[in-house]
Amino acid sequence: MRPIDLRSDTLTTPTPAMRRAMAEAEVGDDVYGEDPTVNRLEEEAAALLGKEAALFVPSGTMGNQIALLLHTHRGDEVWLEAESHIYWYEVGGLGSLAHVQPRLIFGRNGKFGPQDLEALREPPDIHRPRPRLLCLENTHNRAGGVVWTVGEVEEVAAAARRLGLAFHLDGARLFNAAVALKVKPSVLAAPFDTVMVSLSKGLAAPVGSLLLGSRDQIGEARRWRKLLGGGMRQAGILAAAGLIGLREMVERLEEDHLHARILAEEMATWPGLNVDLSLVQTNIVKVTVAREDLDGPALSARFHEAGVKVSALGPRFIRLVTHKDVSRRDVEEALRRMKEAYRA
Ligand code: TLP
Repeated sequence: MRPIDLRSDTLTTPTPAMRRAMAEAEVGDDVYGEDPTVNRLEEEAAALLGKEAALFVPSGTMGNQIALLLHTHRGDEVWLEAESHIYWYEVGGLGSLAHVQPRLIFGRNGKFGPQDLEALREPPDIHRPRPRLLCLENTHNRAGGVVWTVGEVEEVAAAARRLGLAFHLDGARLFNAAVALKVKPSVLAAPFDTVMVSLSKGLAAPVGSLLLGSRDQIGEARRWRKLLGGGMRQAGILAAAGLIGLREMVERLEEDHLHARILAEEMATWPGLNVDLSLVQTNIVKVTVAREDLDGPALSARFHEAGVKVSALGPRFIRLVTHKDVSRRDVEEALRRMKEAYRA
């Protein structure tokens, strides 16, 4: 039985067109700035997201970490939502790499408003770290793929400006947000100083993310990338797949969103599981296990045995992520297998 893998959209494999483009990619040494395919990817991404410049980085984690390094000095304060990826899943880089101190915003389903920022404002005081940077995540991963709308982002951006904070977007799944809202990604990216987007999730490239911002910031980011060991030489082989991701794989995300909806609507009817359907807005389904006799890891293990892989992201919560390697038929088969295992 072939397992159906719903753990993450990072599991997507490159398309045949990507593999062909990778084999044929024109390459050079990107540390010298001489890889034509990387340069093309960076130019196209900058145009698509409405920023002056872009930098191809090996991972979303590196893109976010470089943003922290760009905007802050050691000892500064970074404001970010309590469930955000930068806080939860970047191996403590806030402290160990950027030497900054997080100030957590306890959001509602990953989101917050200007009033939450105003509540954190303090008068200048020699005892306190300097607040420098605000980060926001769109879509929000741990909240279950929740989308920030353009208006919500703009309101928070205005508050950040009032507070003198730089503004960074963890847009690992920004294209999912854009497709769900039917807006251009550049509109969602506009209020931010820097933006990270991933090519290796729903867009199916094997490796890579982009950090975008002003020409000066990206010039500086290039130095940080080199320091972190992310200068990749003939990286055009990878960028070739990323270009196809940007050009051909964005619109189809709609299909993943539909599949998430199908999973969510069915699982919401299973007694003992809670799925807030209003939060199922993109390709992630967050399921809360509300049974005494079963927790998230145990349920995930049971599904796994039945041939469906999901992630347990906490004692009471599992996550299912749809992506291009999961077809409509796979979704139906996954539901069949999980239902049987759940009832047992
Ligand atoms: N998320 C991964 C894991 O790290 C949890 C996943 O499976 O969802 N920002 C956001 C919002 C992300 O979801 C991720 C990856 C990243 C940044 C980091 O990207 P990579 O994995 O390329 O370092």
